[in-house]
Amino acid sequence: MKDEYANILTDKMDAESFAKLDAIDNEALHTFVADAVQLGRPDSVKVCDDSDADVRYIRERAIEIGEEVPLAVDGHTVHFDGYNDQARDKERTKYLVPEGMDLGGRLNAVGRDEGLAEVRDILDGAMEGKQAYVRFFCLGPTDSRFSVSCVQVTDSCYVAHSEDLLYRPGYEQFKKVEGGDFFRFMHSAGRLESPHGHPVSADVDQRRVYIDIVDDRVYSANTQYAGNTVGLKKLALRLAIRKADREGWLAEHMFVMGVHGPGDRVTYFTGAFPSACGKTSTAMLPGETIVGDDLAYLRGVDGEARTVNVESGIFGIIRDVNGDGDPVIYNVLTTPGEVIFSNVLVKDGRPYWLGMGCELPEEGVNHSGPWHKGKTDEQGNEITASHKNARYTVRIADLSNRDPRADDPAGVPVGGVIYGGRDSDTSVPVTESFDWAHGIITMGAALESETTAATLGAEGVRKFNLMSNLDFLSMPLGKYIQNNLDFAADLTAVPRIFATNYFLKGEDGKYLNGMLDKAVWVKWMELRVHGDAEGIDTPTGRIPRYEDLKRLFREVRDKDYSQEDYVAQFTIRVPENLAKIDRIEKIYREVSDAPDVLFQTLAAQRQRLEALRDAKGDYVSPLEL
Ligand code: SPV
Ligand code: MN
Repeated sequence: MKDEYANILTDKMDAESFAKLDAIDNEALHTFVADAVQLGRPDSVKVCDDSDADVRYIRERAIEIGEEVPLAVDGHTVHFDGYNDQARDKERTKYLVPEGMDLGGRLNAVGRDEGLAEVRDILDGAMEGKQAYVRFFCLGPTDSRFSVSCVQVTDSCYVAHSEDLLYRPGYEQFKKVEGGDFFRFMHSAGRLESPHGHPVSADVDQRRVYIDIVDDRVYSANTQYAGNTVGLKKLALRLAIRKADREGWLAEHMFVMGVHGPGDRVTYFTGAFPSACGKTSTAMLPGETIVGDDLAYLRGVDGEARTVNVESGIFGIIRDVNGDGDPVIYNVLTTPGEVIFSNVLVKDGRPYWLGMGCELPEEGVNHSGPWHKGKTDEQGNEITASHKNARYTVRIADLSNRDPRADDPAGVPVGGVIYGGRDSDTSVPVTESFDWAHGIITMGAALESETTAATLGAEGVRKFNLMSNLDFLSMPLGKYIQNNLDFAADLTAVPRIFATNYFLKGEDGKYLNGMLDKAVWVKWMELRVHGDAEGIDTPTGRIPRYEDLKRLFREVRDKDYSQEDYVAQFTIRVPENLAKIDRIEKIYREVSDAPDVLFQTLAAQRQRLEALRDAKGDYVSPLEL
């Protein structure tokens, strides 16, 4: 290591930590770590490798400093984020854009020099009085064409511990990195206060997540919520989208799952759903196998689309996880093993959450401190027992439904891609696109969803969210769509594309489907990938035939599926679909680099819908198609 870095670091590290860093012969790494240490000024720095001893150190230290509290079940802990630090902060998440670079508007950006100065000023001395941790992880399996090495410097043991559950160890892998080809994250929870006995970021009004796309570096300050702080999750996704653009692959906000078809057939699907729209519960469907629930990299390899789970764990929404709907997760959450609960209610060492399927205690401790039923906050809003965005963090290796190929360095082949949103009145429960471009444009690029508690702001508002990736897009929208369109060009087996909607409501405002009906939709999609079921052409794509669903409902759910239900669910709603096209076109008219084919494809869909309306009216039963 160069003397200038060694001088800074030996001051803060013991010989063992220094030796671990020095053993990675990479000047770009040493530069980053020395700079982060000089900026944050922690009292000491611990460098961790992949050893069990270091992983244990972090786990125990999180408890020692109070960031996590042990629960009654062995290996379970709870972490509380501050009352106003419960979700991703979109507003104060910004790209640092160098002069002359155009990200195509729409994205939240600040000039690079100005933004760097601002966030570095906030981080100046932010680690004082604390220990900082240097961790190495790998995005995607190690020793794979998909691998992306990462280094995280953080002063939060909760963040470092979460990363142990969520990512593959990357210290040894890092030794193979050439030059600056890795992602860097510096995080500080900032000044801490403990109004309720556990330390939380005191200055959340000074919260920042600033993404430096020039240096593949992200700074996060004055926050603890994992979506803002765990570098490898949504912060890395933003860097990965640009890396994928440079290198000709795709970085997506998608689950990866194996759907089990007839015989021993397993067909892999990726699925993009905005937060809290049934994404994890789809990946966790009983009888199927999970590769990952949130992030996927896709590459064309020898004419085949292949994908990996970027992560190795789940940071999942705990609300409504119960023994009936999510038996596998529920089992992990209630038996000994490593689990971090966040922002749940705790009473007598037991975690409780909304929708867990039992009576909740009337009092306990939650993210607001001591809690009792009916407690209100300063604005007079009722504080629920657990936060609606309360989470659990677990390893996929601990799940009984882990797919055997979950860590395959070659990835798994992609048979189908699913786009799903929360849509109460427009789309039928499942549709297959006519082809790749039709799916990318009318399903992926036109994805909308009604908002949920996973990000700050009002709930229930319909929001445009292309590929469910809008929050993380770090490049012009049009180019990103074009990259998705181009992805299929070199493939000999092009994955099929589907749209799902689990949230369609009838005229009475009630959901038309049960939450487990998605188990049937995935089986139908699996059959379609292999040409084993027919589809009915509609203006918006192909939908299932009643006979096929009736058989599948019997097989998968042991339920009688009535023709009446089928008609209610699969009636083509022409006015709503036309209104959606109007909304989407309006958005893209303001996207300067939107590809022409996007407008052509939407226009063709409008024509098909109008022709159907002229022939059969506004609401057309699938039996009439
Ligand atoms: C999401 O909100 O999409 C998540 C959780 O997966 S977060 O880490 O907050 O992004
Ligand atoms: Mn997500």
